[in-house]
Amino acid sequence: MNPRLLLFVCLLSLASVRGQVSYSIPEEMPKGSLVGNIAQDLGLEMKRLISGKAKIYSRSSGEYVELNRERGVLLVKERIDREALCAETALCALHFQIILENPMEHYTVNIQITDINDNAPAFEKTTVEFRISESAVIGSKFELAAAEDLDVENNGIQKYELKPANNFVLNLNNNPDGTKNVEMVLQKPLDREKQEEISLVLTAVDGGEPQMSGTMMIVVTVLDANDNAPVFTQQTYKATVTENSPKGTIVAAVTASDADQGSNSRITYSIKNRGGSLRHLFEINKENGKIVLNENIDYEKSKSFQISIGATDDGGLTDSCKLIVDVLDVNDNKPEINIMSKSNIIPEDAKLNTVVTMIHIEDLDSGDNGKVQCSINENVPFILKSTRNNFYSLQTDSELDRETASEYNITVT
Ligand SMILES: [Ca+2]
Ligand SMILES: [Ca+2]
Ligand SMILES: [Ca+2]
Ligand SMILES: [Ca+2]
Repeated sequence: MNPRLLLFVCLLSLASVRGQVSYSIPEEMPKGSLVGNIAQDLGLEMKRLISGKAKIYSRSSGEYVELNRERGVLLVKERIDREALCAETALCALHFQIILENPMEHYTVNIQITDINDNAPAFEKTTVEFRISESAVIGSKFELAAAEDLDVENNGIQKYELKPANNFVLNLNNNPDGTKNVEMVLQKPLDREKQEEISLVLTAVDGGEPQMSGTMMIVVTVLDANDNAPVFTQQTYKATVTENSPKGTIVAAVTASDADQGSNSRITYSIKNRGGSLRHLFEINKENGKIVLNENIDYEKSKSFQISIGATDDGGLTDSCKLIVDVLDVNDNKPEINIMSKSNIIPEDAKLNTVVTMIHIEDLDSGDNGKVQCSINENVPFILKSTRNNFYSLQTDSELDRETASEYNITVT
């Protein structure tokens, strides 16, 4: 210890302690503000203050307050910031002595500095971001940074609010050191397909007068989960294709949509019919759902096809639909003449309407394309008679005379 200081302390302890006085003032009073009428409160006359060269002695906190001997008062000398002086200690005070000489006297002065609400609660960051899957379970917790308020007691933070409170609620836990753990808890499932980004505001409020608050933005980006299956725009599609259409002809296109994002909505199309000729006849573009002909279609073999088509997303969710393809006929078959029975030789005295040949005509096409007309060359003593279902009979139409004509060549058209 400094020898001079040691001497002074010894002198102080020898001097008579005449009394003490306490004041209480709020922090942040303007310079020159009155702290207290020290002369009156200590019962000292003004001239004694002057003759005794009254002064403040403080080992630490003397600079904040000054003694005005002429007026006998203590005045604020320097700005008193309670937060700088005492930080978190609720009880904050300045202690010093008033010393007089001839004879030596000293008085103890305590000035309690009360807190004013001059600090708003503040968050370290103005915005925090979370990336949370829409599949997060109810009750999932997300820690938020607490705010800080430099003031004490009522002027400190009293409560937190989180808005809006649709998906998340606030949960506060007291730590042993008096601080709070602030977290938001998922209370309603997230749905990226409804809301991809959620903005919330966390507000910390103190209990001062006037009340002050601080806010922090919370931005939640909802990450996609594969919670939607593909859906075809129609359950049944219809298409027509004319037979003999060239290979590669687009027959139809099916479309499915998926409400998810990225690969969770990437759709692959496929034909699901198992085995059979259908798998060879049609091919589907797995990316765009276009169905093309892979081989020639013959109406005479199949008039309609029912194709079962599936859509699958990358996550394995599926939907299916039907495509009915009707085949349109084209006139691609010639009538075919079949001779059922024939007599190459007939007697010249054969009766009228004697059947010489039975024929059946077949056309594989349908409708008008399959209708047949049948005729024979003229100037022969024969007639073609229609019976039913494309059956015809060639019969004699007039008397025959071998001596005039022994042979006839008949063309059926
Ligand atoms: Ca304060
Ligand atoms: Ca405050
Ligand atoms: Ca999906
Ligand atoms: Ca989704």
